[in-house]
Amino acid sequence: MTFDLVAHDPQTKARAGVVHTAHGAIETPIFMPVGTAGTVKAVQQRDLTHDVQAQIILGNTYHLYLRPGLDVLRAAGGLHKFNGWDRPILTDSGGYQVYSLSGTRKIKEEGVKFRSHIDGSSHLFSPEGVMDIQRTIGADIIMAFDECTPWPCEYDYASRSLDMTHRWLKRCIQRFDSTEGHYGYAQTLFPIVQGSTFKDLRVKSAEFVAEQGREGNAIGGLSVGEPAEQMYEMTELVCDILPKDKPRYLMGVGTPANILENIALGVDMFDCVMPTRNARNGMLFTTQGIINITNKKWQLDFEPIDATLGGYVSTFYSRSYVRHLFQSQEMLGPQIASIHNLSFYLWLVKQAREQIVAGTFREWKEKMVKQVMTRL
Ligand code: PRF
Repeated sequence: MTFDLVAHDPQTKARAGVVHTAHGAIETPIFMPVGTAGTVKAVQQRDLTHDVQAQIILGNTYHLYLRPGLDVLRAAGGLHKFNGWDRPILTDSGGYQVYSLSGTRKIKEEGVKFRSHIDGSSHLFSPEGVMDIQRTIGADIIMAFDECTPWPCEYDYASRSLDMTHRWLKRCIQRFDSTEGHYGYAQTLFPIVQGSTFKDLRVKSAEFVAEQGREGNAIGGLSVGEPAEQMYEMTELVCDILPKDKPRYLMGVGTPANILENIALGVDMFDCVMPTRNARNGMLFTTQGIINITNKKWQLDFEPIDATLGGYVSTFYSRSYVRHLFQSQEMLGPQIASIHNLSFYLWLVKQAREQIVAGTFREWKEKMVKQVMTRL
């Protein structure tokens, strides 16, 4: 994997770049739709490609390991072959899902013992095991095994957890560097900065991660309930330490405003369930603001969802019709809403990139942060 920086915004720390992977290039800043179980919920691959214009999607080790399982993924020839997505894929390590999803879990030096949220069966995720699983899944970018501390978090817990995450990172690197991909193309391993909202821990973690000299780096443990201002403070601190010539990935972030603010601080990659999860509840993000499509206000609004985006779904269907689909609990409602919201997120980062290249990002960002978060 390589990363080319194309432009820097003169007034912020925003950058535009290109990440080259074995399955093609990604123009940054980028948003990665979340495809937890090998599917971006309710969206077909051809719509992801043509309408949404997604460049890379995310998968979850935790889910894919439990279902369909490694035997199926190996027999398929990896996740790309299995789900037919031939562009880049990134997999998260389970270092987050194991805490948020599995009922009972026990964190030890060896790894995390947990029970499946599907059938209650017992499993152990270790740094080495999670590298092997991600080799079998075959994503282009794979993530180190970490502990995402809850927020708020005692300093002592955050500090001890961070030291363990660093020891786990060393084990991940050792395993990753002594193995090869199964399917004939290169994979790359991103380490993850943790440290909760403690500045000294964040600095220590960013320095430790930077020293490993990997091809890209991630920031975890944020957007877990802390105020947005604290998230931005941590992101800025960490971005200033992580190498400038490597992509920076902020995990699980966020709202359209969060994304724009973090781009301004030097983040290049994002993922979040928000556009798809909120779509399924009838929340639509548009260039003019946020729509709750189940609201009576839209009953007789025959305008397209958002013609500015230019994508098929956002231009073709009216607000009135989509509202009707949600009121009638038709399956097409969540499908249209998911494709539309992802189109919006991809439009937003594409616009951000163009503004960075043009040197006009800062002013545009200030205007957009207000505009896109307005409740219509
Ligand atoms: N670690 C991992 N995945 C994540 C996170 C993390 O801290 C977050 C936190 N926002 C989202 N996804 N491995």
